[in-house]
Amino acid sequence: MIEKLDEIKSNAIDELSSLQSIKELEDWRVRYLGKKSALTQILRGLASRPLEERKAVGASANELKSLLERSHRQKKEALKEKAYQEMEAAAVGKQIISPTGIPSEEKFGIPTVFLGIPDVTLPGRPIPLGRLHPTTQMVREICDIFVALGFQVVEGPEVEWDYYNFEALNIPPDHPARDMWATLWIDTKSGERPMLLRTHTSPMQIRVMERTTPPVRVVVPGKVYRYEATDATHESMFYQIEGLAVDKNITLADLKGTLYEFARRLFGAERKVRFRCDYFPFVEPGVEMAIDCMVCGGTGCRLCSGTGWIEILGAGMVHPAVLRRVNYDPEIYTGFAFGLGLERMSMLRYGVEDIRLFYSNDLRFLRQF
Ligand code: YSA
Repeated sequence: MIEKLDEIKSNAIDELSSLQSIKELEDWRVRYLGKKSALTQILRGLASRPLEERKAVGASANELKSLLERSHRQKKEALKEKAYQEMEAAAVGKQIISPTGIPSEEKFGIPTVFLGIPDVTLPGRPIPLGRLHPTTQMVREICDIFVALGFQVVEGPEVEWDYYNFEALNIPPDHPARDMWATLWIDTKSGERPMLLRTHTSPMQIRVMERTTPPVRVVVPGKVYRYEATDATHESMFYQIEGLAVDKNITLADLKGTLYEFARRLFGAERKVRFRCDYFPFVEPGVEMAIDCMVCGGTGCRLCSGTGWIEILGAGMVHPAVLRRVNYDPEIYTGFAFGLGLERMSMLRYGVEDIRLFYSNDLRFLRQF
């Protein structure tokens, strides 16, 4: 069975490289990933196999399926880009008169070319098509993954009260942990409540819990702002996606399982994931999750500051003080939360070496997505 999988893999990859059109690619998809494909038949037949064989073949077959799905996605993007570039090239230098040089249209008995009217018999000029920004594409892809895992998508304000951004998250005024988030403050009159541009999407944890009785399972995508110098991995405006799950009997194992599954779906089964302890005042315990660098393969480069790892998110078990703040009884309910940096996901996925490229509006960069 393993040999059969190897054969499917080698045929599929060979054929994929020679495909020239979206139509051919769709035929390829049906042939290798469709309901009647050999791979799908193998996966379906697993249930009736002995346990040992099921384990070995199941793992390889699922890995092959992810590989083919990813290769299909990449090829589709490459073919779309090729078609787009061909369309653009065709638009450049389009002649006003017909290629023979003979004007083929007349108006009032006079050839239109002498009236300065374009030859209407020529094919129309292609209109350049727009596309979604890579960040929007990534927001949608990540939200889709979490929706499939049972989470709801909600959004919240970018201009936020100090209360939600810090205080309700167990970070009172003058707490040293505030230094972790270099904050852009909004001018308010004396005596008014302090207001800021949210430094993370975590304030939405409080807003959601305030208006919901458990169980809670939400993800919150959105822009966040920090007063910090930019470099290859830091922007002063970037996107985060917050995740929050609160219910009875939620443990750290649920947090790890959910985030492993997320990383597997986004980056593929072969990516390595690392959890280490970290500190955030609104969780206990707190962790950070990193992924091995896709640009250097873990050997160390500029993108990963020579470490081979890129930190992509902070997470942890929701602190009992945070639960009490929203009137959840921490003796009954527990939860996990996480906050991930979205651009860093795109950088890893596409091997982008500098985060600033995302928002410098250079079409040569944006057209690649
Ligand atoms: C932690 C625990 C939770 O239970 C829930 C959420 C969190 C995350 C926390 N709110 C937070 O903001 N942590 S963080 O400051 O480390 O940022 C989270 C992620 O945002 C980082 O892992 C990184 O991927 C990204 N990030 C941080 N600063 C950035 C940045 N991305 C681009 N530019 C920056 N300046």
